Amino acid sequence: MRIVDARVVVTCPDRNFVTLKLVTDEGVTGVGDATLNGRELAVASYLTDHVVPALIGRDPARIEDTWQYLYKGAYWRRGPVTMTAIAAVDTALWDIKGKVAGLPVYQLLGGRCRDGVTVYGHASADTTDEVLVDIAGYVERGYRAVRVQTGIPGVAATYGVGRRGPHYEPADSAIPSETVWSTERYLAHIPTVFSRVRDEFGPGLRLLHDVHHRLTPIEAARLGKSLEPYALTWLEDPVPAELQEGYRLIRQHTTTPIAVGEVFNSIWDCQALIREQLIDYIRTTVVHAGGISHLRRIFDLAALHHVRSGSHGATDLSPVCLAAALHVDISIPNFGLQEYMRHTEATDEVFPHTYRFADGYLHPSEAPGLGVDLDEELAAKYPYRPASLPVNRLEDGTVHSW
Ligand code: CS2
Ligand code: MG
Repeated sequence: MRIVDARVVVTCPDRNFVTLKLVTDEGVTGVGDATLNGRELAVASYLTDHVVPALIGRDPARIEDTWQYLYKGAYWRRGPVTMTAIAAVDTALWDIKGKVAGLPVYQLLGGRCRDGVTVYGHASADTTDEVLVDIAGYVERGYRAVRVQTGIPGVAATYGVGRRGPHYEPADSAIPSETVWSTERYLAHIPTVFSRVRDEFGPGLRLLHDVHHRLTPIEAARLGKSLEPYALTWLEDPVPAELQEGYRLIRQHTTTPIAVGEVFNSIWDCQALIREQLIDYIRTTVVHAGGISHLRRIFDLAALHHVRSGSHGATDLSPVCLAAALHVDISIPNFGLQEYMRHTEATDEVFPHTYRFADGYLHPSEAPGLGVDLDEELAAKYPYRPASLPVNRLEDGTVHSW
């Protein structure tokens, strides 16, 4: 079997997505997500200009060899654009292999390790009173884990707090919008939110919180400590992780579990964090960490060091990524949680899929391959719209992490 066509499709059904579709001489197709929020066209060009010409004529069965060819062969290793492009190829090849074998991809990865994939939803609101209502809605719909974000009194807009109903979208304008941040107000307010949430919902509901890289290690240590009474499942991205050693300091001070990794793109970004057991959950995902093949490598390393998976799953990761993530989640021994933000109806129509949500779990597709496709005709009706993530500043105007 040979690859005879490779199409890079950019579409915007409520938000931008980049998808790679591979076609073989026997008519089998495979899809891979290549979406990098706010930098979509960079990946599309990397694929179209540099990867696609080298794929034509290759044997689609050689997944690992193709991965090594694209990673080592490029000379320029790692980086979000490169690794997202490699991920798309890898994911599409797993899709083809599953279809050829007549098996869902999770069977090729070793079969089920559990009955369903536990997901967490996103509750967010300006005030604590409102967020309690939002959380109750998730509990009613069967969710067993909820991430909680609120506005901060005295801070005009907080990244991570949705303002457009159930379909949160942080990439809001072509040129980045700007928000203002106060660490002091944030650190004082968030423990009061979780105190009320825990009182209201009791010990059974798993609670999570995302800091979006906005603290220093000692500030994060203080936050972790002040949240200990409310028994969070994880505190996410407390500090930026370019300096992996920063996490040692947090670890010395708090038993609040730590999750990090949605911006990581290779095992090299997290190997020290994992080996030294400085984190509890690794949030790398299929689309930004080199595809199913490389993600498995990261999760295998994590399994040796008591670290569980907690893959990123915001709506800027397409249904193709989510479908692939579920095959990984169901088949690894050290699964922790899967993030799940529902896509909009328009997105779901462009990417028909057969994974399903029931009772707090997502269930991967039983169809051969990934169980997701791209409707190219419909996709063509939604042209690309430039959209960027916001820039965050401190009150004095200094550019800060989100
Ligand atoms: C967030 C995302 O889902 C998360 O945990 O951090 O909103 C993230 O900021 C976006 O996916 C960025 O594209
Ligand atoms: Mg996050």
